[in-house]
Amino acid sequence: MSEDRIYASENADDGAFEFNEAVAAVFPDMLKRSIPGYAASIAGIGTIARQFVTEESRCYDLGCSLGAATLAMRQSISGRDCRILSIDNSSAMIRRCRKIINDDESSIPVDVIAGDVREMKIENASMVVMNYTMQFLPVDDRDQIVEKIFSGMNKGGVFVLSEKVVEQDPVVEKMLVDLHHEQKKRNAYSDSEISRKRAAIVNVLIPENLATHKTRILKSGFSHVGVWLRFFNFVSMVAIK
Ligand code: GEK
Repeated sequence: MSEDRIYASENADDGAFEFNEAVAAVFPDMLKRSIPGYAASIAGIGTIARQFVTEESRCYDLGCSLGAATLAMRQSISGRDCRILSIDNSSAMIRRCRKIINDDESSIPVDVIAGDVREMKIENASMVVMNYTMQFLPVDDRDQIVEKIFSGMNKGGVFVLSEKVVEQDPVVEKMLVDLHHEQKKRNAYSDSEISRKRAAIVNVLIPENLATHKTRILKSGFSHVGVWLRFFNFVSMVAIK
C-alpha cells in the first residue's frame, strides 16, 4: 500500500483538495489513517448486504472510489442473481477501481461507471451505499439525492449512509475533533500535514449534524433510520424503506 505523503512537504499543493491521480494512488492508506472506523464500515456493509440484498435486485455504491464497499457487497452476496452499479466522478479513481474489480474473482456482475451520483438512475435497489460521499455534494443537492434513492429502492431495502458529522454541543464537537487529530498523529501524520489537509478540505467536505441527516432521510419517506456505527465524528447510518 503506497503511503499518503500528499501534505508532508513544505511545498505541498495549497489548493483545494481534489480526488486526482496523486490521491487515488495513495487512497487506501489515506482512508485507513484518516477515517476512524473505516475498516469496520466496510466489514459492516458486507454483513448488511448478506442480510438485505434480495434475488434479482440491484445494489448501488455511490461514490465508490476504489470499490471497497462494492467488493464487500459482492463477496457477501455470491450465488444471488444480482447486479452492482458503482459510480464515481473521479477518473483516477474509476480507472483503478475497474482494475481492482476485474482482479476480483467473485461472479456477481459489477458496472463501474464514470459519472456524477446526482445523474445516476436508481431502480430495483435492495441496497444503496454512500460511504463518506454525501459530504462532498453541495448541501442544496442532498435532499434530492436522498429522495431519488428512496424512490429507486424496493420495499424492505436498506440505505447505508456514512458521513463525518458535526456535534451540536460545541464543547463535545471540539473534543471529538481533538480526538480525531490525536488519532491521526498516532497514525503518523505530522501536525503540519494535519493542518494543511484541514485547510485544503474545509470548503470541499461539508459536514452536517446527525439530526439533519435523520430528518432528511425520514422526510424522503424511509420508515426507519438509526446509527449502526460511530467512531468520534464518523458515523454510519442505516435507513430501511
Ligand atoms: C469507500 N465510498 O472506500 N459524483 C460521484 N462521485 C463523487 C461525487 C459526485 N458528485 N462527489 C464526490 N465523489 C468509498 C470512499 S471517498 C471518501 C468514498 C473520502 C467521490 C469522490 O471522487 C471520491 O472518490 C468519493 O466520492 C469520496 O467506501 O475521500 O473521504
